[in-house]
Amino acid sequence: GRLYLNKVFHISANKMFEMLFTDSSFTRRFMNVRKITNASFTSWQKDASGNMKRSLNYTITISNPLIGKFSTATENQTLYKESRDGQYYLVDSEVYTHDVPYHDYFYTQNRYYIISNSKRKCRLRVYTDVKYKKQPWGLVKSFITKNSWSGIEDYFRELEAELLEEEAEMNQGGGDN
Ligand code: YK8
Repeated sequence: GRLYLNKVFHISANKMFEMLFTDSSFTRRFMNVRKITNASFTSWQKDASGNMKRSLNYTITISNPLIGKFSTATENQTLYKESRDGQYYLVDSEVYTHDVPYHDYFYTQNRYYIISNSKRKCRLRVYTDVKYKKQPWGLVKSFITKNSWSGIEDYFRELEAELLEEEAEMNQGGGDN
């Protein structure tokens, strides 16, 4: 996998979890910025193994003229039972883009770690992998990989920027942060 984000924020771990992994105003605003529309979320539910699961459906806007303008996507998230509320959260997220070329060959796996640093700080780490469901022809594979990395890099760069903005807003004028 590749490490796309590794940064300490002046935001508590549980606040970060709430911002990224619930139907929060941060998520809604970020989706607006990324032109992600028609979003629907299920709530977190415990599965047979004790992990929590939820899924998201939405439509993404793609800027690449080779690919088309929009694609529906499904994101299946797992919050592992090893997570400790307020201390440490591990979330895996599998993203399936249904309407892009070769969509039946690949999906993206994002792994989010939120680790509490102190009462008001946490580290956010995101690792990403492009996974293949079936082996494409070599040229196709490099095409998929190249287009995926650039889109993902862009997305997490913007996520970092939006988190920094939120952090600044949250911490300004409080004096006791
Ligand atoms: C999630 C990875 C690949 C995909 C896209 C596919 C190109 C197809 C290549 C053909 C459009 C929000 C991406 C970037 C769409 C957006 C996905 C997002 C950013 C021509 C061979 C959606 C995180 C995420 C993960 C994977 C991203 C897709 O929260 O290039």
